[in-house]
Amino acid sequence: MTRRPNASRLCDASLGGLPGAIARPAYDRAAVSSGIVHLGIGAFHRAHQAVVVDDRLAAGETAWGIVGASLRAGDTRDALKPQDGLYTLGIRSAEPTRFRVIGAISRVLVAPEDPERLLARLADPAVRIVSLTVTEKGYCHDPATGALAEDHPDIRHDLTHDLPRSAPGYLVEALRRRRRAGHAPFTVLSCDNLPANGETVKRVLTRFAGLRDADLGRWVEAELACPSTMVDRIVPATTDADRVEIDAALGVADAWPVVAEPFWQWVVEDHFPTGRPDLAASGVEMVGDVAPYELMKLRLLNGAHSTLAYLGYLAGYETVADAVADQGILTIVTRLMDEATPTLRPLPGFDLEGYKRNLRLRFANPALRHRTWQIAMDGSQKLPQRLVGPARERLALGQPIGVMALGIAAWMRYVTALDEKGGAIDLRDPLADRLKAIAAEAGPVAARLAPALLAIREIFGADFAADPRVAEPVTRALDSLFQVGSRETAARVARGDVIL
Ligand code: CS2
Repeated sequence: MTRRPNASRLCDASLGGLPGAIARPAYDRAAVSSGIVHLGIGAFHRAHQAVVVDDRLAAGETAWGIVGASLRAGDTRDALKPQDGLYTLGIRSAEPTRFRVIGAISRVLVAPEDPERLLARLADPAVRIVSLTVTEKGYCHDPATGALAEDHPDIRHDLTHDLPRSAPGYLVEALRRRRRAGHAPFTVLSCDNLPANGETVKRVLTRFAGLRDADLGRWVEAELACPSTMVDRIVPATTDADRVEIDAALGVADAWPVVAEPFWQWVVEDHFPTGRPDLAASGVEMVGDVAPYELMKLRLLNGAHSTLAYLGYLAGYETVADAVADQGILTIVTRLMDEATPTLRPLPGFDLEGYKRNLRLRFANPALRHRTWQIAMDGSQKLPQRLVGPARERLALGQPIGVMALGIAAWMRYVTALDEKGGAIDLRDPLADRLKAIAAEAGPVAARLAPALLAIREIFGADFAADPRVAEPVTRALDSLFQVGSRETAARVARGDVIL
């Protein structure tokens, strides 16, 4: 297709005219073919995996271009299409922002508009990897057990219709087509913050395929590779102010840039029967077992993030950097990491204290503006692996939970959907209606609200709520949050005035 060069928009034709300081694809994009389909083409993927792939394309591995897919809205496609898939990554720190234009994504498909087009692409044998960032809830699993949520409305739909809606529905229908055509399956690469994300997606897909057809289920179980991964980079939602800054730096408009911190880490279990790009050459750690990395990341970074998000939002802090500037909250975060430590399995010789220190520095990055509200989203899907799992393991080791109880209580206070001044909180969660109903019924009374929320089995499992070593500190922390607010509670717990 020939298109008139658009002098005022980032696109292939305007690349050559960008200021010299802007890094850009130094390879022939027209010579790239698509070996990867990525489901969930949000900011995180574009600031993480796509950057690594961009490096591999530049190194001459031209069979691994990315076709992005959105399972919901068309906004990313609408923005990237006039830009030939190009967008800018702005790297933010205390130094001046650095900019790099990424060329790894050739096009974006919008699944609900044309499900067949995405299925045809997924079934194409040239596609050898399907990666995913569909968020925790996109796997349609029960977060407490990791099993397929068979009563999920999208799963029920996808089991009875040819054209799917859910990520498992698309993947299994495409695998069915590949099998029928005699093609090998693609490798499924989950890049979401789920425990054992490869095993989880494999379990979900095997079960879903088996419900469609027992033979297909057996084939998926035997043939499908789903390596686990640990992904890490803090990528706040892009704001209008980011766009203004990036347009000015580029001299042309980029409607869909992403911003991120300098740090990134990607640890991948090396199991790709049908091939992969040389990820290690671009700094990806290829390992036999991701679990030690994943536990540290989910329990130290994400566990602290969620605690900070709830305490910080309630205390009136808009961003993570603002929240960790509060000494009380920073102390809570430090103690939370220490509380999680006995549940980790770091590799011998690993500098765990250095890792924790670096996390606190990353949280304090003044240039990121990562909103506490953004991280607070979907808590019902995040709490099990971030706070409940490690809390349960501490109890099994005979160790009490203190700041983990405060983190859980801060989530409880947040899901009442009323802030400390009585204003409405825009609560985003698949269980939002249920959470609000429970909170309204219990009222702002810790002794009623804590047990009512602890009874949600999908989040806390069956046995957790009954343990007095959970119920007591959680109720005490929640009571303090209701009585004196988040800032003062954090300060009192940090000083030792409130013992949880
Ligand atoms: C955050 C993560 O929004 C959240 O829940 O905790 O997105 C976090 O920023 C990333 O996992 C960092 O790698």
